[in-house]
Amino acid sequence: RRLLGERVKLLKSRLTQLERQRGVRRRARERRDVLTVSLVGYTNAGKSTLFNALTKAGAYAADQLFATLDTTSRRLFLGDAGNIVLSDTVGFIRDLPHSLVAAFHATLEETVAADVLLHVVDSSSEDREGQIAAVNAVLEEIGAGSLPQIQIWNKIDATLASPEVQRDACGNISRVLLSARTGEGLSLLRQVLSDIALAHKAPLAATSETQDSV
Ligand SMILES: Nc1nc2c(ncn2[C@@H]2O[C@H](COP(=O)(O)OP(=O)(O)OP(=O)(O)O)[C@@H](O)[C@H]2O)c(=O)[nH]1
Ligand SMILES: [Mg+2]
Repeated sequence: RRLLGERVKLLKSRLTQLERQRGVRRRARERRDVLTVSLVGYTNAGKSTLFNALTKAGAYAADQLFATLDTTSRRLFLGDAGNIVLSDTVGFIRDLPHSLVAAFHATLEETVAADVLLHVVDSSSEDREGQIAAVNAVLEEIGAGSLPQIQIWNKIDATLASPEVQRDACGNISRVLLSARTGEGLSLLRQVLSDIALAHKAPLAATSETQDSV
């Protein structure tokens, strides 16, 4: 029993250490004022495929539930807009077993720190609306419900829709229709991300100029 206690203590301190390292990394990123974007969405929506298509990285994508078990981040270069940090995350699902909720939430903590969420949707799924609602419910739970969110309607190759950027009544970008598999619409998303990154930089640039002149 004493040994078990030791082991628990060790694990706890390791966890604290990991939390601290994460915090340090996060703050380092924030200092550099790089736009951070997280891919979130129902399991099997195509997040990893999109992540790979955008970053040319080799994140594991497969037609199975929970192909991705942890968060991976990559730098994505967007020309004049510079670099942003893109993260792939574990898939969301409805009615997660209770024993898994804590681990799941811990993995998703990074997403809460993102500037923008790309909510990847399998637009060809019969349960599309149900999955969107389930993902948004989880986002609420982890405190990411009010982050700026753009829906990525993926898999348009399977629905015969055309690549498109859709805006809401206020003119804000609400949806991008694309196919991570065929690549159609990817350039639209890149453009959207560039615009957001430039807008994100603009006020910061203004601040540093003011400081320089003082
Ligand atoms: N037809 C079609 N299939 C796609 C597209 N994007 C992804 N897929 C397929 O959808 C399946 C799931 O893709 P993943 O990228 O692993 O999905 P994910 O959202 O990362 O899944 P989890 O990691 O389990 O949450 C794979 O079989 C992909 O090949 C697309 O644009 N069109
Ligand atoms: Mg994945």
